[in-house]
Amino acid sequence: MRFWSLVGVVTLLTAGETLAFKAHDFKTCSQSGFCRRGRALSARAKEAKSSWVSPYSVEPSSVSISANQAVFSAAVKSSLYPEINFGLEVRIHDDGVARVRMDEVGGLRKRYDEAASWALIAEPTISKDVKWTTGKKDTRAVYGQKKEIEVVVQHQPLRISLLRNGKEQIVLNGEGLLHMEHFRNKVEATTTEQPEPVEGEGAEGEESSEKAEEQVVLKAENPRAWFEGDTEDALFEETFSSWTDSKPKGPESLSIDIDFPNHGVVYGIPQHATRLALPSTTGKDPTFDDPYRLYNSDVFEYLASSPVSLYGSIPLMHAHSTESTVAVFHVVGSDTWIDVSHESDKSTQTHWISESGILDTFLLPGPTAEDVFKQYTRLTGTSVMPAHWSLGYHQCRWNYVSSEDVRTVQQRFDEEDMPVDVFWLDIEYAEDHKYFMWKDKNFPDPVEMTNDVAANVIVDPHLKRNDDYPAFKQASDLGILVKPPSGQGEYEGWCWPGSSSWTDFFNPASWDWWINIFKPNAVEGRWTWTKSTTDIHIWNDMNEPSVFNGPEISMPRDNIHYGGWEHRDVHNINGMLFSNLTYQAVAARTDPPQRPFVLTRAFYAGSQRFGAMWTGDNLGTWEHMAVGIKMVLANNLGGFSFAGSDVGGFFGNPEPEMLVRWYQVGAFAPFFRAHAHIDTKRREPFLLDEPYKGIVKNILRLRYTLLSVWYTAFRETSVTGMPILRPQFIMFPKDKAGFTIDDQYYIGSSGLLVKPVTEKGAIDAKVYLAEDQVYYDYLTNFAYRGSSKGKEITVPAALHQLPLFLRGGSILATRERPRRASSLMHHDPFTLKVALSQAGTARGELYLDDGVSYDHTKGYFIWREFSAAKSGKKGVRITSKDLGKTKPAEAVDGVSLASYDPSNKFVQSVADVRVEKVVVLGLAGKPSSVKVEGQNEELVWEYVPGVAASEKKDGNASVLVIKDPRVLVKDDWAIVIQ
Ligand code: NBV
Repeated sequence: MRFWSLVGVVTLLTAGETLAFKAHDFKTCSQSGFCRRGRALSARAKEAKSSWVSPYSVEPSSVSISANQAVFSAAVKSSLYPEINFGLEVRIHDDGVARVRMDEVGGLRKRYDEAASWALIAEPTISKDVKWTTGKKDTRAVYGQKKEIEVVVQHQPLRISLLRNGKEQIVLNGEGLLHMEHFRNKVEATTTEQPEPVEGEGAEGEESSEKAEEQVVLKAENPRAWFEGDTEDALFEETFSSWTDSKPKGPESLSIDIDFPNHGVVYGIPQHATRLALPSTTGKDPTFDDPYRLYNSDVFEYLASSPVSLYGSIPLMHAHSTESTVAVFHVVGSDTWIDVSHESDKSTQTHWISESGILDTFLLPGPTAEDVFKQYTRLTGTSVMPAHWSLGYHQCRWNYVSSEDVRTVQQRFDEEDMPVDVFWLDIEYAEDHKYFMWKDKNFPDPVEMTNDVAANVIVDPHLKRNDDYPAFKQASDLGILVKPPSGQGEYEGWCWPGSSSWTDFFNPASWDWWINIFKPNAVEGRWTWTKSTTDIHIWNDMNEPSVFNGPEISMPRDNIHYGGWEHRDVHNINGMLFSNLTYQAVAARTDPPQRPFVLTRAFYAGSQRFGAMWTGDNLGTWEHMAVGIKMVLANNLGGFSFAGSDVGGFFGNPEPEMLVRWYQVGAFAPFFRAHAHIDTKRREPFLLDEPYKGIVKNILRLRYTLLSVWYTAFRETSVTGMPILRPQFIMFPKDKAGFTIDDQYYIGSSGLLVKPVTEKGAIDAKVYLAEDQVYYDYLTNFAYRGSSKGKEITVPAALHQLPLFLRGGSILATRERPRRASSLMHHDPFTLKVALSQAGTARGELYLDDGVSYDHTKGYFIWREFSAAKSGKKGVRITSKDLGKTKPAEAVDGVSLASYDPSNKFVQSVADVRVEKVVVLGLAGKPSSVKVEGQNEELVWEYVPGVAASEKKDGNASVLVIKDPRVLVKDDWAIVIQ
């Protein structure tokens, strides 16, 4: 079926046609004027070698330090344009982060400077502990507990570096690629007068090659051409394919090199389908020809290994070495290209080229990954506690076509005893793709249906241009639609409903309007979504935004948003505003609010505050399955942990083996959803034959047994910002061998290590253990001993198996009773899995709250710590302690509680929840007694001898199972094993 075909952009296929990424829909760097200019600048710098000197310098006489010492400011000049003024500011925050801002001052126009206002949760507090000193050559700040950090602003040429203990960590403009193209009039640009060469900038280059000599002559005679090139390349207009960008503001790009002199690996800048440790795009042995690009795009059939931009952008890059982790957060909302070059395994050079915006770069000094995440999420916020049900399994398809269809699918899950929490309705629920308007014929009873079945729906950002569609009519009347380049009227583009317009969520007048639409109760004089319930949660798709007949399947860059800003200035931020407002709308439906769930495809730095994301339209191939894991890991490093990929692959019909493996991948991602394209065959898990069906059922059940583990991991990320999925380098920062491993990872602080299998026909898998510790196979209790030198083990991984391990030293709280949905588990008892370390100890946490309201922010929750310690000669004592009482200020969601009531409302509601089983792995021998401390009665237990945690060998671990110790989750207690 050819479902939708419009100007050849989004074409679904007739049988037999091949699917392929349409490279011609998207620009390469060489097809983008400002990227071309940026890369050419870098090429000239390389050619000129040591004779290349940045024309930007600080005017020493202008340097001023604020009275409180935290802020440095100065005038900056480019020797090429002495008449243009730039202002530089460096401020040091109280957590050691240095913020570097530079803007053109008194220019012809204003550069976009609001990106940070959307990304940041608050204006960071500045440090009281800094001392700036100005010398002839530079101005430097010294700070940190041991005065170990230094920020040095070198005056001429401008170069900014951050050092720790005298060692450079991050350097801006060290290669002289800083270039803030100033605003100019077209006329001026075509009749440029070349300034006199700046004195003292002669030909000191050591190179004697002819090219270098030519460069020297050029530099002396025509420094502008030497620096900027001698052609005016796409400054005032640019054409790509059939689209012309009018560029009314002319050139305003920003180029800056950011180097990590002592860090050989870089990670982050999601979203790209690439390895986690970012391969080079330039310099020595580049893997990719083009730079990594950040430009939110709806890329049809994206490649499984490529630097092309995808649906979201987080301009955060981590740099890592055995000594430290640092990061830069480069807050720009416009199209950005990033070259990465690893000239040696000890240092990394990067070059960031953005189309517009001011320089606003945060230098995050680390020095550990934990510190970096704390610093980053202090700026942009942490993931909030999700609704508990949203961690369950989501069943989706484009489309469940009717109320009856959804009900039947739900029933089939129930009949097969397969757990599922929610069903998603894709765009076909909406009449003519007018979101909120049900297709009455197919969904005659939306309210009843959503009461019977937990059905959630998609709401896309395009509004069908039809006056009988209230959402469009009202937005049009309110004047809150994005405007065309003229700034007059409404921009009109094509999307699912045909002719469409887009709400400008940068316009504050749109906020209340959008929030009110979602209210199921009629609001006087307003159209609201009365055919809905407060249980419907929302999926925001196409919010890059995707525009079928627009350049690069998006909005023209010269479209106009609120405040007169062009779309080019805000493109990457646009999608976040849509999910932000939807999140607020869903929360505002009830009083008090309930936790919303909003799934978004487009995202930016800060999107973690508004819900979950998924990796878009992946393919049902093994390569996509594998790269999806890396993409979800990269998102976790970008501060956005609540992430997952379409299980099964969106396009294609995965064979049963692949589908089973995909469920194993999905069950170990924070967001777990199966989804499929409209042209695919139905593939709900109950349709599988045995043994596949049984295996998938077990995977679904395994996910549900671990829901509290995921929930507890969310508590931690909501407070510390530490990602939920942790790759090797975070867990073992000094182990070089782990730096490039991106196919296995740990889940929160739980001690679970997983290596999903993504190869056809696999019967075993290799897993890397970085430490001299015992790792227990989660399903068989087989103990593997790692090595402090790093060790690769081979483990069984046939289809029904899964390389999943519990690290020695962990205690996991699981709920083992099979249920059909998470909502039925709130009173289920817990099993504690105590995985003893080689030293005979273990610890773990459990966090619980009502999972739906915001009562947890008032202190209504349970937060326990379980510990196992040696007791007597060969005994072990397992204890449960109230962490809420000891650390109320760190409890949850970043809310600092002054105190905590151990018998709070939530605790009372689950007062009967007990521990029904304790499993201890790796005991040294058969106990003689197992008792609850303070009680005389012997507990019921069974012991199977096996390898002890302290033994340096592999084999079946010893297992002690304590049945029903009759202790409650809410209480402090101790179980003593003698
Ligand atoms: O709404 C239809 C699909 C959706 O199922 C998918 O998850 C999105 O990523 N949507 C894209 C639009 C069309 C894709 C070809």
